[in-house]
Amino acid sequence: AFEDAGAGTSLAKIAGSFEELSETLESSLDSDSDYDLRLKPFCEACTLVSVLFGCLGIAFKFAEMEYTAKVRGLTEAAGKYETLNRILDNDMKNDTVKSPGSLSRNLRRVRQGLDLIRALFLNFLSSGDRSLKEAATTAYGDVCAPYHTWAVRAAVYAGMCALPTRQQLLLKLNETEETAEINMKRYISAAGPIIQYIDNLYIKRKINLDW
Ligand code: 1PZ
Repeated sequence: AFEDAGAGTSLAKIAGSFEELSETLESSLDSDSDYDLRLKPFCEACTLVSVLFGCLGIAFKFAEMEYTAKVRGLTEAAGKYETLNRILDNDMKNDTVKSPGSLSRNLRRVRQGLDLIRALFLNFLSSGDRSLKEAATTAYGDVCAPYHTWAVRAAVYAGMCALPTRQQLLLKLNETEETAEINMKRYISAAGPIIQYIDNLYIKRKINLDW
């Protein structure tokens, strides 16, 4: 039925998955300000995000491999580290929080990916950036570019030209303007507290976030 449009789509599943995560955060806030987010459900939500890459075309194959490799690293560690806090604890102990390939560094990168999508959705729904290319270019410039090397930045900006149009993206996602707005807003609201929570894991350990 028309009313169901956008209900069982990838975007709806991603939104639902992050809503579940942020609900566990919220329900804990009154009782326990130092909530221990579990790694496994977090990784499951992050894995769902990967389907978006399928809509972006071959130019973002590298971004997909980068993102999925880092999520996979975290997923494989979930047997050993029950929660996100344990990952930070371990890398603090070994002085490897910022070391290339460390779990704390991968978590920081995955968090930047989640924030990039959030910024992209915000731009996509704002009246200003109507095209996907504009929305993605602005989001990338704000969220990820400051932390990427110039070579990566150049490759990403070049790849933006190969992004699908707004209409093509909606079609691939099986969404209409209306259902995409609903589902993107759901993700925007739910991912915000998760991103903030991850930042706090570093901040409370006196690790700056300029990397
Ligand atoms: C519809 C969505 C359109 C959004 C398009 C934006 C695409 C951005 C592409 C980002 C490319 C990242 C390339 C590789 C970067 C690496 O240098 C870093 C640093 O890794 P490290 O040195 O720590 O090992 N890797 C990352 O930052 C991890 C990957 C982040 C990319 C996340 C994108 C997720 C969002 C895509 C939406 C489908």
